[in-house]
Amino acid sequence: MPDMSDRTSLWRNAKIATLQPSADDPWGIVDHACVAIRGERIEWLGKLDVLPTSIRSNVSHELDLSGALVTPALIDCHTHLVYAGDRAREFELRLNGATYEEIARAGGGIRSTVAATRAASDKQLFDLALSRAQALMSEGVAAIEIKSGYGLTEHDEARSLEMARRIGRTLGIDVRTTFLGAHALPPEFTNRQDDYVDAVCEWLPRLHARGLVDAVDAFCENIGFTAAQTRRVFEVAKQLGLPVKLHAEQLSDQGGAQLAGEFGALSCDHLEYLSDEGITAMAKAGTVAVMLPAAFYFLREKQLPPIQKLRDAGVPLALATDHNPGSSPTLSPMLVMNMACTLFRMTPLEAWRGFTTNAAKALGIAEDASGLRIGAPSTFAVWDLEHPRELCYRIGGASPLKRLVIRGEIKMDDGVGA
Ligand code: DI6
Ligand code: FE
Repeated sequence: MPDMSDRTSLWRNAKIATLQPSADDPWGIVDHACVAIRGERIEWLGKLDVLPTSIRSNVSHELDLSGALVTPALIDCHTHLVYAGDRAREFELRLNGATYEEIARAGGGIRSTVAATRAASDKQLFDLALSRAQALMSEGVAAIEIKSGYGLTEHDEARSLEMARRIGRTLGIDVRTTFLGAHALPPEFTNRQDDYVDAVCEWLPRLHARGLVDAVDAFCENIGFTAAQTRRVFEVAKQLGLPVKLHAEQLSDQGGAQLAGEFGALSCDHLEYLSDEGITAMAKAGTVAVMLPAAFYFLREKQLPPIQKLRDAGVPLALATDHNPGSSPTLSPMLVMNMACTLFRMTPLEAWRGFTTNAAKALGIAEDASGLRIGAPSTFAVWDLEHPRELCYRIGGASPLKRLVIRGEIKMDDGVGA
């Protein structure tokens, strides 16, 4: 018996969009193309008529894609997928006049989700997070960052991070975990914010020792933690050699981006109130700006993030769902792409780069994790679309995904888990 894992499978009749500019097309589109997969790698891709015979002769099976569009798979680089309950009641309260900050200060908001999360059984919590991850996959997502931050005890934070890891193993997708202990002040620490930060700083090395933490984040905000408190958490991360990210300048300018830049942060996320000094610090540190237009939309923010200034400074723009129950309950990258274009005036190509290469950068994972090129992992999405810009143009709705392939394995087939 020949070793089949060493044979090539050939996906023919594809329209490939590499998202890498070619001489005549910024999207890098190649018609009448094929992708040759061998093991977990892309062995070759390009026009079928120039497929090298050495590869052709090793093909063990072929698939006809009937002209379907092949793109890199998406990466959702900012989510809070592990939580129980919802905040529809709070949504209604806001529509009757309360503000997000007022609800948070009255003990609702993040703290109500913390209570529901702590009360949920392992099975309930896991099943909820699993179905959310599957919803993201049905729109082409192959890698997800998952933050803790709704447990806020050492035990409950560990539980959330363990579930995030389990989701990755169960679905065969790449999950990057982020410890967000400094998300909100839990009720048992009322009026003892610095004591809580001490506790977070004690948990982090133990959680890391258990292999649960890939990065560290904080909510640096007037309803969250100060820059000085965030710095304390970042110092511990630095000692452990863990990269940091930051929820920065979402509702006010706290100088979070400067702090994050000082620590060489992978990303600063939200950034509606980002200052010129913050932009300079991010550019200098090579920090990615993660745009979260669904949270901007859902909270009816008025102040736009300084997109043009970020572009001018050469700061890479990533894009993510920020899925969470309080400020961004969407599970649709497609909708988020549309919002990025419509609300933030990002171009469709920027939206795609935001969900692929720049999202990889924001997670500190190899850029080829989201690349369609020879030698890259055979991870990609197949769409019932003529052109990738259509994904940005449609305002969400039925997913046009036909297949999701992760390291050579078909994970979604016609929108259904394979
Ligand atoms: N910023 C956000 O938008 C979310 N967390 C954060 O730090 C909101 C989380 C929530 O309201 O539950
Ligand atoms: Fe967030």
